[in-house]
Parts: sequence; C-alpha cells; structure tokens
Amino acid sequence: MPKTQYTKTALKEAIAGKLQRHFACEVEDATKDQVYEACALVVRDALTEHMIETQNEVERDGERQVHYLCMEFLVGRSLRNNAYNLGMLDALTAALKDMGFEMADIFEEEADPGLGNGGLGRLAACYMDGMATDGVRGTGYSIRYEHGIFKQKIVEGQQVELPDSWLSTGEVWQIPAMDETREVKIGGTVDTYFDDNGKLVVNYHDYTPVLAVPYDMPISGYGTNNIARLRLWKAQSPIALDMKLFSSGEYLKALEKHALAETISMVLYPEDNHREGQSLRLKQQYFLVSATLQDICAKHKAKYGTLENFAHKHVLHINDTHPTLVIPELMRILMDENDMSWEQAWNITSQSVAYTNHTVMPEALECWPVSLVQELMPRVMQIIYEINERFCKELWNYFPNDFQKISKLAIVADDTVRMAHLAIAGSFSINGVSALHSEILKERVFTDFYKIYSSKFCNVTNGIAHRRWLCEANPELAELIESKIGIGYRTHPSELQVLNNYADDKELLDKLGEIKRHNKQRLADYIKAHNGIEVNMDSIFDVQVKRLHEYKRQMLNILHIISLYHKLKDNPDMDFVPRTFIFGSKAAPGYAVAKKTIQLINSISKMIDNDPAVRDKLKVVFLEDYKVSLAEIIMPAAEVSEQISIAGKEASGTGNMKFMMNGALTIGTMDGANVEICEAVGKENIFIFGMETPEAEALAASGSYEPMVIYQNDPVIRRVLDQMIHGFGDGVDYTDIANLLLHGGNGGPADRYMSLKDFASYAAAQERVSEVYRDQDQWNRMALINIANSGRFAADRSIAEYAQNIWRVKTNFAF
Ligand code: GFP
Repeated sequence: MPKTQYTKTALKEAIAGKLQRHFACEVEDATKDQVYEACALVVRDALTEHMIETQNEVERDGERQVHYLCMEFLVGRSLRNNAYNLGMLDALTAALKDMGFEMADIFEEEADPGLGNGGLGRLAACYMDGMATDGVRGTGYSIRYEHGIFKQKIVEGQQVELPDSWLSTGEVWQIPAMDETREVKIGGTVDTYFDDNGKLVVNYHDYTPVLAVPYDMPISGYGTNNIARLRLWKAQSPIALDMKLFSSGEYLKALEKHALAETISMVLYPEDNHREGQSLRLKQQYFLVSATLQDICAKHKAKYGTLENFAHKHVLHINDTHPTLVIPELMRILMDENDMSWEQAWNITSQSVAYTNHTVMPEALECWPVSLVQELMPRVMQIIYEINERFCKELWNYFPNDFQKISKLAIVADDTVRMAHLAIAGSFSINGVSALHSEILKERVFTDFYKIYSSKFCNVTNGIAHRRWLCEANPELAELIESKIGIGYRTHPSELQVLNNYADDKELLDKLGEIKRHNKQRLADYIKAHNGIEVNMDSIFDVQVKRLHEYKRQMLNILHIISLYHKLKDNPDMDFVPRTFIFGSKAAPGYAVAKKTIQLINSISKMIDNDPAVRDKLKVVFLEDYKVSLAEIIMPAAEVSEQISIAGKEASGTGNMKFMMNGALTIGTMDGANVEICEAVGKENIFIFGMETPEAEALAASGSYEPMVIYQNDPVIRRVLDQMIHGFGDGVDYTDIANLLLHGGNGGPADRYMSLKDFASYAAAQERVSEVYRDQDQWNRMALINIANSGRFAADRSIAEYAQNIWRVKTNFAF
C-alpha cells in the first residue's frame, strides 16, 4: 500500500499554496481551470516523488525492464485516475467541497488527451496502469503529438474534423527531461567500406538532425508506490532559425527547417486498420524508435559500460508493427556505434524484441516502399536488406527450391518492406490478443512462419484497466460490489467471481437495476444536452461505440434498425420493447464509406425522431466526438453491448470487456474476445448469433456469396435496402451504400463483410434480447453474472501473463 495518507486539510493547504504560487490568486478568486491545474500539480508532486523512488529502485536492483513502444497511448484524463490510485480521491473531493468546488466540475476542466485512434492506443494506456499496479518495471514510449485524434463535429449529419489541442490542460502531467534529449538523424547519404583491417566503416553524412525531447508522464498504480513512466518524445529542430537566410531577407525560408523538423510530432495520424504509406508517418515511426533506443542504450552503457548484456536487462515490446524499426535500428547501434559483429548484434536484438499483432486485416499489415525507407533512413535500409538476405537463406533450409514461398515470406519483396515479416524474424515472441485471434495468426495469417517458429507464437488475451472502467466510472456499482465482497477485487479482479453467489439475491438484483437506471439517466441527460433528443428511460439502451469500420459492421445494426422502423410503421400498436440505439464513432477522414455511414445513422435518427408514430418506442442517437471521457459515461449506462463484427476479423475488442464489467449484456458474433466472454459467462448469459469464423471464411473464399439472392428472397431486407435507395426524407442519397451491399465497389465484392448473410440470425438474437428484457429479474441476474465473470478481462491479469510468459520479469499479481 502507498505510504502516504492524504488528509483533507493537507490537500486544502497544498492546493491553496499552488494557487498562490502559480496563479498569484487566493482560493476565493480562483477559476475552475486554475483549481484544476492546482490540483493536478499537487497530485503530480506525489507522483514525481514516487517516480524518483521507482527509478532509484530500478537503478539499484538492475532487474530486467520492460520498454513498451507504441505509436498511440489513449490515456484519458489523468486527475481522477491518479487521485483514485493514490488513495486521495475522497480527501480531494472533500477538500474541494470545502473550497466551494464540485470535484466533477474540476475533472471536466481537463481536456481528454486523444493520443490514439481506438482500441490499440487505449489498450496501451490500460497496460501502463496494469504495469504500475503489478509492480512491473515498465516504461511506455510514444510521440508527444501536439494534436491528438481530431475532434469530431457533426454538421448536418456529417462528420467534420477539427484540430484537437490538448496540451493546454495536459502539459501539467508531463515533466520535461531536457538533459536526456537525443538526436535522430533523418535522410542523408551513407557510404560503407571495409578499412585495411577488414573492419566495416560506416560514413553517414548530410542527414537532417532532429532533436527528440522527452516529456515524462508518471502513471500511478493502485495501492502501490510503483510508477510506470510514459515517455513522450517531442520533435524539435536544433536550428531555431537559419540566420544566413534570415540576414539575406528570406524570412520564411529561414524558418522552414525548424518547421519541418517539428512537423514530426505535430499530429497523430487519424487512420486505423489502413495501410498508410506516407512519408511523415514513417518518419514518426523512426523518430520514436531511434530516440527510444538511443535513450535506453545510453543509460545502459552508463551503468554497465557495455551493451553485451542488453537482452538480459531489457525487453523491447512493440505494440503492433508500427515500431518494428527497433530491430534494424538496434542492429545499427550495436554494430556501427558499438563495434559488434552481425551475429552478436543479431543475438542481442532478436532476444530483446517481442511483438504483439493486433489485426488480421491484410490492409493493416504495414508495407513500406523500399525507396522511401532508403530515402529517410539509408543505413537502416542497408541493414534490412542484410536481415532479409540472411532470413531468406534460413527459409531456404525449410523450403528448399520453393522460390515462390520464399518470396512470399521474404521481408523485402516487390520493392516493399513488409514490417510484420521483419517483426517476426527479429523477435523472440509473437502474440495475438485473444485466443481466437492467436489461433488465426497461426493457422492462416502467418501459417508458414508458425511452421518454422512455432515456439515463438503465443496468446495474451487483452484486458482493461478495471479500476478506471468500473471503480471510477461507475462508483455506485463499485460501492454495491464492495458492500458484498469487499475491496479485494481492486487488485485481485478474479475475486469478482464471488458475486456469482448472489445470482438469486433479489435485493441485490433490484439494486443493480436501480444503479443502471441512475447511470442511464446521466447518459439521457447528456443526450438531451448534446443532441436535443429526449430518450425513453424505459427503453433498452443498446450501444455500439467503436471506430467506424466496415468489418465492425455498424451497417448490420443500421439495417436492423430500419427493419424495426418498418415493423413499427406497419403496426404502431404492437407489443414492442422500446429501444434506444446509441452510436459513437469516429471515421478516418479519408474513409468515405465510413463517413457516409455516420451520415446514414444521422439521417435515420432524424427521420425516426420526426415520426410521432414510432419515436417513443424507437430512437437512434449518434453521440458526437466519442472519446475516453465520453465512454466513461456510456459504459455504465449501457444495457446491450453490440459486438457484431464478422467472425474472424476483430482481433479482440476491449469495449466488449468494459461493457460486461458494467453489467451490459453482449449481443455478438463468435469473434475476438467475445468467444472468451461467452465461455466466461455461459451461452445462456450472452446473445450469440451469426456465422462462426470457419463458415465466414469458407464462404468468402468460395466466391459464391450472393447478397443479391438474399435481397430477392427476403422481403424484410428488400424493403430495408429499397428504403435506402429512396432515402430517409432529408434528401440525402444512399444508393451508393445500397450498391456497395448489393453489387460491391471500391475494388471489393458485394457486402464484403456479409451483413445481409448474418441479418436473419442477428434479428432473431435481438428478439431474444427484447424477450429477456421483459423479465427484469432475469435481466439483472444475467447482468450480475456478466460482472461476476469479468475479472479475467482485467489488464492486471494480461500484464501478469506478459510478465510471466513473455517478458520474464517479476510481478506481484496473484493469479
Ligand atoms: C485493434 C483491434 C482490436 C483490439 C485492439 C487492441 O483495435 O480488436 O482489441 O487493437 O488489441 F482491431 P483498433 O485499434 O483497430 O481499434
């Protein structure tokens, strides 16, 4: 447990002191944003103290450290989380109350740092929390993007992207470490030759130097003083102003170099599951990797005087392929800067790197044009060529004379560098993020690699920071749980299982229902304030929040909603369990179908809301600007969790875990972690529908899927699609979407993700949802069982598995 106890009086004093020193004001005159900042500074002081202690311990005991590299960390707001973890939330709330402020209002002052796109980035953030809590010596590394994921505005039903400048309130959590600034070299020319002694000489010149300035965010763990550090690199030009150009009157040009270097950390790429291929993105990846490795190596050398024991002391975990350049970059440092032989450098590198794959989507498996890698990092490209050559020789031993196979598996082929292949070749561990996904990796995506390196492949099912998503986001539920099973589950999430014993406790189940209603009310108020829509509190809150992507099948949900609308129009007095369908989603700005889908949801929402015959029974709400802080309101209020991707495509999903933990029931396919959720709660406590992976894959492979036949034979679907063609009364034409489903387009087949195929089964599952909802006791019982069996989806458990099975470092988590 943390040593420090925080009292209300001490906190009041500390906050008043910060207000005086930082804003020259007294409590009575302070604005909310000043109070926020003062609170953040007080909390930060405690964190930095712990961070120094943790660093000293790491320094002293020299145990293996974990370095977690990820292009995204969607950390969410920090103030409440840190105060909770440090055990000062109650005292802080009371202190603020005395000072005339509501804690909730102060939390609202903090911008939500959007340093990620979706699941990948949020997972990385949950894992920082897990590392800190489990006592793992971990550091996260990423880029200090000045602009995070765009802010989404809905204007006339359409997504408009606005810049997100989060630093004004986010900077307070970051401690710059100027003295650890590193220099990353980009571009230029490399000459290599062997000297008289046969030693390789590398002469790298005419590059552009970019400074990487570290900013450290201390991430607290719960009930411990252990701090995980998140090091964010800011790109800065070493040349503030080119005085030569300036003196000759070329003022703008004089600033150019400066600006070019700084663009590297200017903005987060708003793409998910897409192959990017843009030069700036590759620069960002190299910038992250090079700065991080230089940092780790410099400190290691200062301590041990050599990098020979590097692999014993460090694990470099790459979260997806984006930081794969750690492999050639570490080789470069070991060979060019530390005189190691290829073999020695390769041994160290391949024993230090571990890789997590997050997607099976072919378009997300990164490939970079050789010419671009060559241009931006010429020495690294030379090393990649060499890795490839040696790798292909190794492949030859396994597949002699099979040129086709070898070129399929090669790292460099067709003038591209395949990052996943490089990651597999250069790491000692490759894992998927759910049991199903890890099997798919072995059986289909990386089959041949698996044949050769079977022992490298493993699984770690994703997990979420349950304290943030349950204890903090849903304090009423946490209180109820704690009244029954105590607080042990906060650090031993499997203890939630004890709740299974209460499945027939009517009083508890009623209380659960009551709490859900309070949370629904909070969300309803939010919807009223932001969308101007009045929702029916007795309706089922049915939620699909996640990035907008075709494989996630928001479309299936939409098709079903239109069919319900038709049903109600035909028979307005039918016995219908009211539903509110809630969506929240950002679409990549360049992803036209995804953006049109958002517009479609809004068109339907408007049509229904304007129709007095149905609007009390059916509602569609699109929540603008879905982000972590909004998710913290949505999750506790949801009753149905939509996890309806086509089987075999969603690597894991983590929203599914947050929902179940808050007592929502899942309607889902046997995809990603849904499979394990189903196993955990039992088939009777989840609504499973649709094709399973083998069927979906076989159908796609056969080429025999014809959605047009379904359209012709199924009157419900026909009517839904016909309506799409006729529109929803607002003049927007959705024929393109209907065509995509019926005829294909954008180079893809008709209904690529088979929404029409799964429609009937989905609609039937939705009927079952409504039926069960009529029996509130039964519903609450199922909700309780979901909560009780959600402990295995805690990030603490995932991190402990990484620690034990992959990183081989100590953890204090008890399984
Ligand atoms: C990706 C996958 C998800 C998975 C997360 C975290 O999410 O299935 O749960 O990574 O592993 F698609 P996105 O970043 O694409 O949202």
